[in-house]
Formats: sequence, structure tokens, C-alpha cells
Amino acid sequence: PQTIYLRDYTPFGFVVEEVHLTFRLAPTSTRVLSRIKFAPNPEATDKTFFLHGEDLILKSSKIDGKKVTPTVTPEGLTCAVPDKPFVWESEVEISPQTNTALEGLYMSNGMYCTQCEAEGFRKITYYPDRPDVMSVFTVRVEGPHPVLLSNGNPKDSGDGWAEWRDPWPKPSYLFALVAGDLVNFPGEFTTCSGKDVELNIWARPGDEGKCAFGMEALKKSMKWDEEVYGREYDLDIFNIVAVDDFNMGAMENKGLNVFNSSAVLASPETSTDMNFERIEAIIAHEYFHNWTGNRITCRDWFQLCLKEGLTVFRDSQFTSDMRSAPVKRISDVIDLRGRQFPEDQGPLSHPVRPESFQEINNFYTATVYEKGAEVIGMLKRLVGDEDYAEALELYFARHDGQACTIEDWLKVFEDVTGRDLTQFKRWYSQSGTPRLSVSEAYADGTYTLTFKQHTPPSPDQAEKLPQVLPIAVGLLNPNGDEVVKTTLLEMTEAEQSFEFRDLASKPVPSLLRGFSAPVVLERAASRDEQVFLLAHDTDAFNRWEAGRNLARASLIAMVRDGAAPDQAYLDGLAALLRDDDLDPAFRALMLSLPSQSELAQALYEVGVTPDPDQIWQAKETMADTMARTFRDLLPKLAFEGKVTEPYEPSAEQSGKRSLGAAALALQTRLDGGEAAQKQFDKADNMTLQLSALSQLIQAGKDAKAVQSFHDQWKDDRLVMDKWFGLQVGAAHPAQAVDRAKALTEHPAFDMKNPNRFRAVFGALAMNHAGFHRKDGAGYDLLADWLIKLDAKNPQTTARMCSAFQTWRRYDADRQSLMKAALERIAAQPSLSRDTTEMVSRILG
Ligand code: HT7
Ligand code: ZN
Repeated sequence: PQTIYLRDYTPFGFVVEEVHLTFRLAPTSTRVLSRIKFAPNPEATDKTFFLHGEDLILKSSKIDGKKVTPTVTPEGLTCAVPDKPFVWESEVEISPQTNTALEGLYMSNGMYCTQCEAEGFRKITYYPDRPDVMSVFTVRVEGPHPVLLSNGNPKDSGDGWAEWRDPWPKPSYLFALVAGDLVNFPGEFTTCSGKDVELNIWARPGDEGKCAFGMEALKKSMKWDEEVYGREYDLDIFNIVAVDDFNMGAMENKGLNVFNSSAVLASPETSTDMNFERIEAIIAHEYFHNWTGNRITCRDWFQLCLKEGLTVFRDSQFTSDMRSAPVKRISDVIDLRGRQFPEDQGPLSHPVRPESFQEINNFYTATVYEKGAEVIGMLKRLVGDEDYAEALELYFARHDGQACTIEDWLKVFEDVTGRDLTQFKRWYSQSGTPRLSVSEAYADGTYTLTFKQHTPPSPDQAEKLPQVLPIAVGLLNPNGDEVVKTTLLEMTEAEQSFEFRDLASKPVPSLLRGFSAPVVLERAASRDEQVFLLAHDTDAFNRWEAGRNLARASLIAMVRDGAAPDQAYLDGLAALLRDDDLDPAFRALMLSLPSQSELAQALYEVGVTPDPDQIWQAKETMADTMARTFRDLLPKLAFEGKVTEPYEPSAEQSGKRSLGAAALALQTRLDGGEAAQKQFDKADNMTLQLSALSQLIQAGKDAKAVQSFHDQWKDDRLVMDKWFGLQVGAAHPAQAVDRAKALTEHPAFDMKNPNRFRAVFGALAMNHAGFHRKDGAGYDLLADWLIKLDAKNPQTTARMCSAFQTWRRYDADRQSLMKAALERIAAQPSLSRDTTEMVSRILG
């Protein structure tokens, strides 16, 4: 496969002044007619007229009304064109029904829908399918369907047809079309300038009862973007459509967002608190793209973080405002460490702005999205809130309607603040997680912190330079009072010292507050210091972090040295759990332990080959010990975790339920599942039902509950995904592979549905000790199914290959089993470009 480089960017030789499309829908023979006005691009030197096109049957093509015969290849076509503005017309045939890749125009449960990002539009018609070509689109959809939707505002409609016009120039990746027998959940919103906007969530008949929460989330997002970023919506209508078969969470097509139904449909009976929170965040994320992504888009796909990092940052700000800011920050850091750190520290390491790719779909990664958002958080911390707001204003004013680069983005910050961001820009070009070590000295009232930063070489980059690190620090005196409030240190050198004067005694430092930079902090802090911070830190994040550090250190000592669980950690935790003033959600987070995968990485870093079974056993021992130690506290936690009011997916209620779930998990270790069974039998919402079922599965007391859950929910696709996933994810490691295998034989298993495939195999990959079973059965099963799936859906297959990305961490036997599984995938005769690239990068 061909490698594309950022350095090779050149503008397209033509501008597109207008696009007219007509769709004559038919399952295996849809006709797409295009009429496109091109004009020579004065800014381009290469004048080749090349239009992307894949899997298209070209029926006819004309230039200025005259038939032409272009040269057609599997990637597109070229044609001689006049050296002046001209009209290109073509008619192509495509087959949505047989499109299982879910890219381009495809069918899902009898409904037509599209997914064009990143390069799917070329599967719909011949076009310069690149984000820097922006144009206005008029679309006519013809078909015997009650609902016919496209981007922009409705123009006209009649029996079996509808026309849409989008007045805002957009790249082809934001094109969308939906047609089918759908029902709508309506709403409306009046913008800050008094314009009424019609809102709709479209779903399959029967799902209309699951749209109300999404609609409220949409209205909240619209209001928040006006209030916080001054961004007003710009069309008369905003449509959201729920689709069952979708490769990712959702897509921000202009005025017509398409959502994986799991990312929009919700009800208390069928969705957990976590589902509600995720839906609210995804609706906000896609809506926020209207400005950060759509009005201002990316010049090329290397700039993906320009829209994704910024939009993730914006949606995390939104969630912090709607819910609890510390809880959101802690959850985001858990997620970053769980998904982005392994990427950055393994063979898939790449910069936030990659410099080459074979298949762009493989770069919709945690690095581009989540680390990209962290980079923006650091920028905001460094320049301050006011300058950040001013820079954003300038960004919107200067670049509206343009396709931009990271250079454009940083320039607005430079212009507003007068700072030179040359060194900061390394965050976009340098891969890997910096490691930050620290030493301290105290003499004559002066306390000195000396930091050293170092980024280990990665497969894509051998040499690393120092980064700009915003390090938020607070100092506490020995009785727990804060003597220096949170102060931002700006580190730019490989080694740098910072002094704090006039301190009466040696303070205890609280470092990297709020996780102010995405680094690994290597501090050989004493256990006493962590226990002290756990009890006294005023920064909620660092208080949680102290507990996490203690838990990690204890678990590592248990695995490595056969130590017993750390009593000081358990005592500190108990004190915190007793504190009624602390948010229940925060206390629930305090009770959670580092993941098995995080522990495997931590062991690997201290030179111990991680043994998944030992890690699993250490966590079991720790959890059993916690259950016994906190035995007397559990009734109190269960009481505080109980909600007596009618169900609401609010942060407050959800925090209580998460504390209740954490208490139930410990209780189950004492009573063998009695309380969990009671909760399962009485549950009137999915959060309670699922947490009880999870405990019953972990306790091995699940036979009855699994069956009754199935019988209750067999007709609800989204709940059945939970049923599939939980049986594998919560299974005893020895059973996970067999359960996954058995579930693939269940009549409701459908490999063509990404949600269902991920439910089983995503859960298997997450069941650390289960997946890494010593005999390699987990690797073989996943490889078998990835091979099968690749022929149908390369994008989802390639994403799921990342389950193998940490293979070099493990012992020689496991390494060779994983390597063999990867090589078996790589050896498949017609493996997709997506999977080929992923497997070869993982193998290195
Ligand atoms: N911008 C969207 C990304 C996306 C996507 C990318 C590749 C293939 C399928 C896809 N579906 C959605 C979603 C987002 O980040 O908001
Ligand atoms: Zn996005």
C-alpha cells in the first residue's frame, strides 16, 4: 500500500463552485447523478483533473454537456478538461445493500444512510474527496420512503422526493443522506439572536421513546456553545438520526448528524448512568463540531487533531460544567492512561499530528483525540482563560469557511499573547509520553523542586526534545494547611529547578495538580507522603491520585514480592470513605483499582515481566481484603449509594448509584451474591440491574440471572449488546474465551453489526487475564474472527487489532503466541489496507 506524507501536500488544481447531486435510491442499483461546477484554482500548480472514485460503475460522463471518456482506475478517474470554468456531469451506479464496510452509502435495517468521513464520499460518486475542497451542495433524493434527508435546509419536496440545500461550503466528508421509514422526536431551539431552529431525532419506529434525553442534551449543548464560546447555530433545522450499524460513535455531518443508536437512544429501563453520560457528551461533541470542524475544517487529514482535539476539549469542558469537574477530570485521566498511554508507549506510537499514513481511518486514535485535547488544555493553562477566549474568538473570525492547519491554530495564540509557540508545537510533532522525575531540597526557608524530563525513543522517532510542560504545584505544611496555593510552573528545559521562599518548614508537594500535563510522573514519594496527600490534598484530582499511587504500589509489591495489601492505604481509604462531605461519585472512584493492563505496564516498566494470572490474583486478593476491612462501613456506603427518588440520569443520582455499586461489589465478596441477587430481582432501572448482574457473573452465581435478563431483553438490541458483553467481560479469566466462543454461536450474534461484534470481542480483549490465557486460546479466537470480519468491515477489524498492541510486554511464550496470531492475520490473501497497516505497525 502507498504511504501518504504530510510534507507532500499540494492544493487541488480546481475549485468547486457548486455541487448538485441526485440520488435514485434502490438497494443494489442506486443511481447517483452529479453536476459539479469546476474552475481552475489560481493557487495550485498541479492542474491534473483527478476525481476520487471507488467501487463505482460509471454509466456516463460529460463536460459542458458533451460526452467524455475519462481514464478510470480503481482509485478514480482522470480526464482532459478545458482551461476555464466548466461543468462536469456523471452518472454512477452503486450497491448500498451489499456495502458491509459501512462507509459510503449503505443500508442498515432497511434504511439508507451514509458515512463519508474520512474518505467515504468517493464510494458515492466521482469527486475531489479531500477536506480542502469546500463547496455548497444541493441534493435531490428520490425513493419510496417516507423520510428523505440530507444536509442543510429543506428546499422542496413531493411524493417520493425531497430537495435539500446546504448554504455553507463544506468538504465532501460532511455530506450525508438518510432515507427510510423513520419516526421523529421533535424539539425546537431559539438561538441567541432569536432564530427558531427545528430539531429532530429520527429513529426506527418503536425507538421514539428513547429520544427525550438526547433532545435535552442537544438543547443544552446549543445553549452552552452560545454562552461559553459565542457560537450560534447557522441553519433552520438540525437533524440527528439513530442507526444500528455504525463503525464509530457518531458523525457530525452538517445539519444531519448520524449516530450509532448506542450513542443517542436511552431510557432508564434500558440504559445505565454511564450510557446517559456518554450520550450527553457525544451529542455535545458532534454539535460542537458545527464550528470546530465544519465551519472551520482541516486542510488535510494530517490536521485531524485540529478539529478532534479541540472538539474533545470542548466536550470535556461541557461535561465538567454540566456535572462534576473533578469527577470528569479523574475519569478522563483514567481513560487517557487506559487507551492513549499504551498507544504512545508501544508500536502504534504516533504524534498528535501524524506525518504519514497508509489508511487514515487508522488514525482516529486516542492520541489524536484525547492527547490532542490534553494539548489544548495545556495551551489554555499556559496562556490563561482570558487569552484563550480571545484566541478562540480570533480563530473563528479569521478562519471561518476555511480548511486550516495546526500552524493556523497556533498563530492565533501567538498573535493574541505575543508568545513564541515554536517549542510548544513539539506537542503536535513528537510522539511518546514524557517522563517527569523530581527531586527536592529544603534549606533556610527555601524549598527547591528540580524536575527532569525525558521521553523514551519510540519506533517512529528515535530522538526526543524537551517539551513545554505546565506543572501545577501546591505546597502543604505538615499539619495539612496549604502554604502555597496552586501555582503553574512552566518547564521548558530538560532539567529545571523552581524555588519557593519563606517557608517555615519543609512542605509536602502536591505535584501535577489536575494532571496539568499528560506525562508519567516518576516520583519516588514515600508511602507516608502519599498517605498524607490522600488525607489532606485540597486538589481533588491529586487526592484521588495519591490513593491510586498507593493502590498501584501495593499491587505491584503483591505481585513482585508476594507482599500483603498495604494497610496504610486501606486505613487512608477507610477515613475517606467515612467522610460524608465527599461526593459519593468521588468516593466511588477512590474505591476503584488500577486496571490489570495498567498494572502490567507498570510492572514492565520496573523490569518485571507481567504475568496476567498473578495480576488478576493480586487484584482479587486486594478486593477481598478491602471487603473484609471495610465490612462495617459497607452498610453505610450502601445507604449513601441508595436513591429513593424516581430515576434521573443526573450527576448527583448517578454518583450515588456508583458508590452503591462499589459497595455491592465488596459485599458480594462477603455474601457470595445474596445482596446482588436481591438487587437484581428488584431493579427498576438498567444501572442497578446491570451492576447486580455483573456481580453475579463475577461471583459465578449467574446462571439464572443471565437467562432471565436474556428473556426480559431479547428484543432490545442495545440491551442485548450489554448481555453479550458482560458475560465475557465479567467472566472468570478461565472462562472468558469459552464464553466468547459460545456467544458467537448464539442466534443473536451478528458479526456484521459492529456493536455486537465489539460487545463480544471488545469485552474479551478487556478481560485481561482471560484474553492472555497462557495457551493462547484468546489470541487465536480473536485472530480467527478478525480474519472473518476483515472481508466485510475493514475499519472495525483494523481498530480491534489494537488488542495486540502491547504484545512485547509479556513473557516469551505469550509473545510468540501473539506474534503468530498477528502473522496469521497478515498472511491472509486479500487483507484490507486498513488491517494490513495496523498489523504491520504492531509487529514492527
Ligand atoms: N468525526 C467523526 C469521526 C468518525 C469516523 C471516522 C472514520 C470512520 C467512521 C467514522 N465515524 C465517525 C466522529 C467524531 O469524532 O465526532
Ligand atoms: Zn469528533
